[in-house]
Amino acid sequence: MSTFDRSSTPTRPRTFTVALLWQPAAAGLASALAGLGLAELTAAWIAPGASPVLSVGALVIDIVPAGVKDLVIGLFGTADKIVLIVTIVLVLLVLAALAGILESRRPPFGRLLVVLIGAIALFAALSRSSASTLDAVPAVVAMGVAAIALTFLTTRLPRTARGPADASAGPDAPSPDTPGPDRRRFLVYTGITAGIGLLALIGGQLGAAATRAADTARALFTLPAASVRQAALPAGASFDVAGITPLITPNADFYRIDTALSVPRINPTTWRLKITGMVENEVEIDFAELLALPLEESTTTLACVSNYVGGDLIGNATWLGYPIRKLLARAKPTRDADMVLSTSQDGFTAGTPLEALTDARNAILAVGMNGEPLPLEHGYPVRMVVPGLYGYVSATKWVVELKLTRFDQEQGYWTPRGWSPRGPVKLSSRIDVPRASVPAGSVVIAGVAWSQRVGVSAVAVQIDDGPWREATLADAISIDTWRQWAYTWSDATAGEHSVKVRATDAAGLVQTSATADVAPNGATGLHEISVSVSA
Ligand SMILES: Nc1nc2c(c(=O)[nH]1)N[C@H]1C(S)=C(S)[C@@H](COP(=O)(O)O)O[C@H]1N2
Ligand SMILES: [Mo]
Repeated sequence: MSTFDRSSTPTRPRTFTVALLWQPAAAGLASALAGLGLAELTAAWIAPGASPVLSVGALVIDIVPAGVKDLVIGLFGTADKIVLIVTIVLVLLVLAALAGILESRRPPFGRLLVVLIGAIALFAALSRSSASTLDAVPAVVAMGVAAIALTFLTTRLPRTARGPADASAGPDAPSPDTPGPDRRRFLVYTGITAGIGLLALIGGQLGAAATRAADTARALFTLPAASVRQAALPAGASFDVAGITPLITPNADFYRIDTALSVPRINPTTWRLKITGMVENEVEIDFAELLALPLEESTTTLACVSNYVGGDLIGNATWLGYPIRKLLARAKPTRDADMVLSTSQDGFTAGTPLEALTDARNAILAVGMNGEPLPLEHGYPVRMVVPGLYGYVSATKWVVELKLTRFDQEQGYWTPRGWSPRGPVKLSSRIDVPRASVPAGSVVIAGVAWSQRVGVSAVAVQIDDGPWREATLADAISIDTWRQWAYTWSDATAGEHSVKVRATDAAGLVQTSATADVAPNGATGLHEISVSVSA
């Protein structure tokens, strides 16, 4: 008589039979599938790059000794990555089955095993160099879903398939494979859990494929040449001062502000921009059509309304794009329109005065930033850049629609949230050096100042309570970009000193010392730093 010969077993077998094990194992597998599926789905949509399987794979690649790596590559060649992924999934499935069995016999050890596996995935996701906090989400989802599903399923195991701890299974208990209401219910729940996991996995793969397609399209895309080039930056526009803010902000250092939980990934082959609302002709343009138009380069400073005095939510880039006024001219706005409500693919909106998009300034639909396609997080494939207006009322990234409307009819995203409907950038200036303590003697103080649409005409600095002294201005690129300034403090004495800066614009307006908060329409006040001068 074998242990598996159920018909001749008079009482409940003491040893584990396969029949006794497969149901808890199935509960473990289904739970793992649900956890993994929902985690991959989450990763695909909100944290591409934090796929638990792929990040564990990357971790394995990082920690495996070179010899093993060479062996695997030698054995499997270019299929090494697939082999790795399949191995990870198989190991996961074995551990999942084990977790099911453990949980059915020694709760909560099954759940603990699930948490341990989740912790490894979490560590893997967060140990990538480019990891953000969002990348923790998929692993946490996996852990939570799998642990809950495992508890749910193992507590619904047919009595016969529970561990020996379950004393209620007496000698008269039916065999584990006996069809009964208990068993049927368990199988249905397990099937549903596994099914959810499979559907989520498929959804995640579709999402990941869409992301890959968009990334491939971006990688293959080369910026067309500009028809109108930005004039070479004047040689005198940059001071040779150590630590001064560079005149052009590199893309990697450019501040990023948006409401997007994850960066929209738009496939440029399907991108379209619609001009709608109060127009004589609705206009629609796709990416290829936009790129075929004569594109113009212009250097424009972009500032965030949330930039406090002295803050760094401001950058200066050379953008490549098409003038919005020319597209609006095709659409022919009606006489009563006074606002363009631009909409991002992810639903963000900005209300821009129509005038700012039709006058002579370089308000553009940008596709390039400092010679590269727009970085994903700066609005790829197309964003707006409008000189003189804070980003929240003008600089819509991932833009897909321009609707001609009126300020008394519609509001941009931030307006009902306590920010002004209109947001012209305020005159301001910032001290960038010195940053640390300096030796006594001659100290260079330098920074940037901006007054878009008007231009900066003077900058002065004040040391302690001394007189305001004129700084030297670098050449301006245009009225729409910031301007470097520098002042040589020739007799810095040991001790703590305060240094303030104040700009004057070309219309004679002197930067106010009255402080205003960033809300509702931009901070004012003077940037002041303290400098410790050593003897
Ligand atoms: N789609 C979208 N575009 C947006 C925003 C946003 O939240 N979503 N934020 C705006 C704000 S407040 C600013 S300051 C600028 C910042 O642009 P950057 O991230 O490229 O520096 O983008 C603007 N465009
Ligand atoms: Mo902003």
